[in-house]
Amino acid sequence: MSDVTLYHWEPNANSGKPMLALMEKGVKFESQYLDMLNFDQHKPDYLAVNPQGTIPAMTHGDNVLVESTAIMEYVDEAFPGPSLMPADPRDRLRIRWWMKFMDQWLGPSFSMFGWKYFVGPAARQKGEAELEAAINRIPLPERQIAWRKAVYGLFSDEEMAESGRRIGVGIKMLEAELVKRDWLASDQYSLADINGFNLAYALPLSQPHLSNDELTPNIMRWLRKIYARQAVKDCWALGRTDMVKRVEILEQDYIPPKPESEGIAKGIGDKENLAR
Ligand SMILES: N[C@@H](CCC(=O)N[C@@H](CS)C(=O)NCC(=O)O)C(=O)O
Repeated sequence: MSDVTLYHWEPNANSGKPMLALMEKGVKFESQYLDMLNFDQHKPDYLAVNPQGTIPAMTHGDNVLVESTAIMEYVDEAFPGPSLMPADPRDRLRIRWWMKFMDQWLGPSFSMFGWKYFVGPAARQKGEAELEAAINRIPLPERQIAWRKAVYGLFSDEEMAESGRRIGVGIKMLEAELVKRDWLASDQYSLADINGFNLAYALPLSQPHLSNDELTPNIMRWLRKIYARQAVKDCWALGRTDMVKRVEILEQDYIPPKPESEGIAKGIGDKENLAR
């Protein structure tokens, strides 16, 4: 019986970070799956754990932990198993730099695309009254705004263009960094790689015109190498929607450049992909 419980959604973005860190360390944990599209994260049982109603959260004995990147660092320090942070201060800084960049600047842009093309259309399967009631129960005002924008299609053209620009810049930066070394931020697999994989694993599907074996061979090499890890296989197996099956694109040996129009919709915008 483990004294670690992880409250998470799909192995993707923020939930995937502590899931994968725990699995890499070999820590046994109780998995509490919250269906984000069913608003499980705002129900009283979970608000008793994390009153902000955001996912993920982790309990370790009496400790309640929130913030996905901070949880990963805690997991690395609190449990035995392979270290996910090298000893060298310069490497540690580079890892933290990349995690901050991804969490604060690049991640929100990926997220905007995901919420516009996947979360919004999926949530709209509910009736309007049910949706409004669910949104009104959200404790954080900024999360209410995000839900309304996704559900009612209110992301402006300017916001989407800026997110698209950031994704393009981020892809170029990742490719340039991965020319320098096998892993993103140090010579060993680290928390930066876990953070990055959760953000970027579906890039060749969602942005096939920007990330493919011709334009970004080093990103593709890096993603495939992470996908080959047993912990990643075990982690992605905990997904319950077809959304996480996007990772299977990495089984292809060669992904050619494709037009932009073959991206997003195929990757995450397809309602049929929600089948459980
Ligand atoms: N900075 C937080 C962000 C948590 C967060 O916003 N999670 C999203 C899922 S990726 C969420 O809970 N969304 C559901 C909602 O806002 O209702 C972290 O990294 O843990």
